[in-house]
Order: sequence, then structure tokens, then C-alpha cells
Amino acid sequence: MATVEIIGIPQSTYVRAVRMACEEKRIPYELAAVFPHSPEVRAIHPFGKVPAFRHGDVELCESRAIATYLDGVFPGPRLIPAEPRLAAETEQWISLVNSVMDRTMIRTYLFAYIMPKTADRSPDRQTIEEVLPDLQKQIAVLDNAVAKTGYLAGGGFTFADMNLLPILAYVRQFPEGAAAIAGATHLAAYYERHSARLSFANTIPPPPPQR
Ligand SMILES: N[C@@H](CCC(=O)N[C@@H](CS)C(=O)NCC(=O)O)C(=O)O
Repeated sequence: MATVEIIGIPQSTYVRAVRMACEEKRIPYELAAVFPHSPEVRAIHPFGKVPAFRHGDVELCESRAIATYLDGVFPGPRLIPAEPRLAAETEQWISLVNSVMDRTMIRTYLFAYIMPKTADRSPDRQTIEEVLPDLQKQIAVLDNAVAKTGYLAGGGFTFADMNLLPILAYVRQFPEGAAAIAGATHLAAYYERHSARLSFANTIPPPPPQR
């Protein structure tokens, strides 16, 4: 069978989610660690975002679409459950995380530390202070979401969890994020439990890239 290729830097949370999906389904894959907007990525993603994906003559972009393909083509545990309610709950949490929480936690909070726009490149304290109320509110929402079963959707590990865990891994590396997660007891337990999974351990990213 053709090789599965995941194209994009391993520091990307979306790349890591797709790698975790392959690991969970035991799909061998090759990682091409290239930056967004590089020619290899632009050839597949119209806006140059990572991950891009290739499997034989199938080229795809967008992590959620890639997960659908992996579920359809490869055996192993389902990333998005077939049962309608669980499928919808999985979609719901992927959508909420990608449309709201990614912006707060990664594009704003994390980037204020690792890619600050300050003149001396020190952490952007103003942005960090401004985003904190949203960050804390969203952590509380997630805490509530995992309180009952220990998963975002139903009682099993789905692509919704694979999509969230790489984000939490970054948030907890910085003091305000670490404090927010530590104070959210269900979410803290969720992170501790699922970060022990092989799919998570095998995809730990290297330090942020220097461009
Ligand atoms: N909706 C996309 C989002 C992908 C995305 O935003 N990737 C980031 C890296 S984490 C990226 O390529 N950013 C570069 C840019 O937006 O120009 C997906 O689910 O794959």
C-alpha cells in the first residue's frame, strides 16, 4: 500500500493531532517537517496551512478531513465514531476547539510568549493579561466537558481529544496556563491520563522552530 505522508512541522498542534490519529490506528507514516507556506504545502493546501497529507494519489488538507479519510480507509479504532450522537459530539468539540479555543490558547496566548511582537522579543505581557479572562473561561468550559466521562465525546478517545491535547500541552508550559489547568481538576486529570498514551508520547514536538 502507498505510504501515508504528513506534511508540516511537528510543532503544529494540527500536525500533531493527525500524527496522533495515525498512531492510534497504527498507521505507519512519514513526516515531512516543512513550514507552512512552503511549496510542498502550497501544492496541497490553498492557503498554505499545515498539515497537508498525501496517500498515493490522494492529496488532502485540513486535519478534520484527513481524519475522515483515515477512518474510511484504514482499520483500527475509529477517530470519529459512527454512532450519530457520538459523531456529532465529536464534531462539536473539534469545531469549538478550532474556531474558538485555538485562537485564544495558541494564536494569542502561546504566540505572545514564543512569537511576541514586542521590540525586544520579550513576552507580550499586555496581550497575555488581555487574553487571560478568555483563557480561564475556556479552560472552565473544557473542565466541565470532561467531568462526566473523562473524554470530550461519549466514553471513548476520539479525534476531538487528539485535537485538544496538543493545545493543552502548550498552554500548561506557561505560568498562567499551567495555573488555569491545575485549578481545573477534571481537566488536569484528563491531561495526566491521556498524556500517558503512546500516541501522545510518540508525537512530542521539538522546541518551537526558529525561522
Ligand atoms: N483548519 C486547519 C488549521 C491548520 C492551521 O492553522 N495550521 C497552522 C499551524 S498550527 C498553520 O499552518 N498556520 C500558518 C498560517 O495560518 O498561515 C486544520 O484543521 O488543519
